[in-house]
Amino acid sequence: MTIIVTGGAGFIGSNFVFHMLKKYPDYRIICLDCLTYAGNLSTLKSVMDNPNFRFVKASITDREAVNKLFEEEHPDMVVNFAAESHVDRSIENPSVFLETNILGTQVMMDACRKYGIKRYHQVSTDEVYGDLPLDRPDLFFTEETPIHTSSPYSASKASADLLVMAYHRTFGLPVTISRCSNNYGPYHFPEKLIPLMIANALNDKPLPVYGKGENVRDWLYVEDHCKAIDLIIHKGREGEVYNIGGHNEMKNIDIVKIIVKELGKSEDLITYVADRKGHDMRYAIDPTKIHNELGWLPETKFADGIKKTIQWYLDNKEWWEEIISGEYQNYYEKMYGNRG
Ligand code: NAD
Ligand code: TDX
Repeated sequence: MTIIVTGGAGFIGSNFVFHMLKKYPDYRIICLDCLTYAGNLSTLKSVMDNPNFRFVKASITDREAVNKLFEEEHPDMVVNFAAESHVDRSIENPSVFLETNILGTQVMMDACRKYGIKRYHQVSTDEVYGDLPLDRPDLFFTEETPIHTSSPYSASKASADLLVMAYHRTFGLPVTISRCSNNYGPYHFPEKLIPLMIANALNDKPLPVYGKGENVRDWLYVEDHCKAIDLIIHKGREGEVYNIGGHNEMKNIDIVKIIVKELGKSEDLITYVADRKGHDMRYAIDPTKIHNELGWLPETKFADGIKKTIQWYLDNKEWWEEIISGEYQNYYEKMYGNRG
C-alpha cells in the first residue's frame, strides 16, 4: 500500500505520518508538502531515514509536480491534509486560502482521476458548519447539518468539500471526507490558541484572549483524529462524510486558565484583546456516525491530553523557539501589536 499524505510537515499531517509508519510497517508513506511557514522539516526528522518514507517538496497546486509524483509512486490512496489552516490569516489575506484549499484539492483529485486511486480522503473541518449558539447546549453538528461558513478559511474548506462530492458523483472518484473539531497535541504551530498560550506563558508574555473568552471549541487530542482517519480510509464507505469529535467542549478562557495553572504562572498574564472578526461562538460535533459505523471513540481525556501537550512543549523548546524567533515575530506584531 502506497499513500500520499499531503501537508505531512504540518501539525496533524506529521502526527498522521508517525501513526501510519508505526502501525503499518509494510506501507509506503509519501509526504507531499511545499513547506509554507506552517510546514517544518525538522518535525519529520525522526522518520527521514525510514526506508518506507519519502519526503517530496512540492505544492499541491503544482499540477506537473503532482502528476510526476503519481507516475513515480502509483499511490493507492491520497490523504489531503495540505491547507492554509489559520482563520486569522484568512481574514488578513484570503487569496492563498482559495488557491491552496480549493484549487490544490482539484489538482490532487484530477491526478487521482488520471492515474486511478483506491481512495481519495479529504481532511476537512467542523468549521464548514458555521457555529452554534451558546444558549443551545442541546445542538450539535451532524453530517446532515447544512454548510454555513463564517470565515474565508471555512468557506475555502467548504468549497473543497463540495468539489470532492462533485468529483464523486460526476466522475465516480472513490472519496471520503472527515470533518474534525479542534485538535491539540505535539507539533501544533504556535499561532494557534493552545501552543500560543503555552509559549507566551513560558516567556511571561501577555496571553491575548479574544473578546470575552467565552467562545467554545470542542477539543480532540491529535492522535485520536489520526486513528479516526486511519479507520475511515480502510473501512469507511465511499462518498460518505464522517464527523470526528470527542464531546469535549471548553470555553477559551477556561483553557487558558488551565495552561496558566499547569505552568505555575499568574492569571495576571491574561489580557482581553479585540475580538476576531466574524468569530464563531461554539463548535460541537456529534460523532455518532463514526462511532456506530466504524467503532471509533476518542481515547485521550482532555485532562491527560493537555498535560501531555504541555510537557511536550516543555521538552521540545528548541522546536517552537526556533519558529517564534523568525518571521513569526512580524506576524505576531502585525496581529497583536495594536490589538487593544
Ligand atoms: P498546519 O497549518 O499545521 O499544516 C499545514 C501543512 O500543509 C503545512 O505543512 C504546510 O507546509 C502544508 N501546505 C500548505 N500549503 C500547501 C501546498 N500548497 N502544497 C503542499 N503543502 C502545503 O495545519 P493542520 O492544523 O495540521 O491542519 C491540517 C488539515 O486539517 C487542514 O486541512 C485543516 O483544514 C484540517 N483541520 C485542522 C484542524 C485543527 O484543529 N488544526 C481541525 C480540523 C481540520
Ligand atoms: O491568540 C488567540 N486568542 C484567542 O482567544 C488565538 C490564536 C485564538 N483565540 C481564540 C479564537 C478561537 O475561539 O481561541 C479559539 C481557537 O482559535 P484557533 O486556535 O485559531 O482555532 P480555530 O479558529 O478554532 O480553528 C482551528 O480549529 C478548526 C484550526 O485552526 C482550524 O484549522 C480547524 O479547521
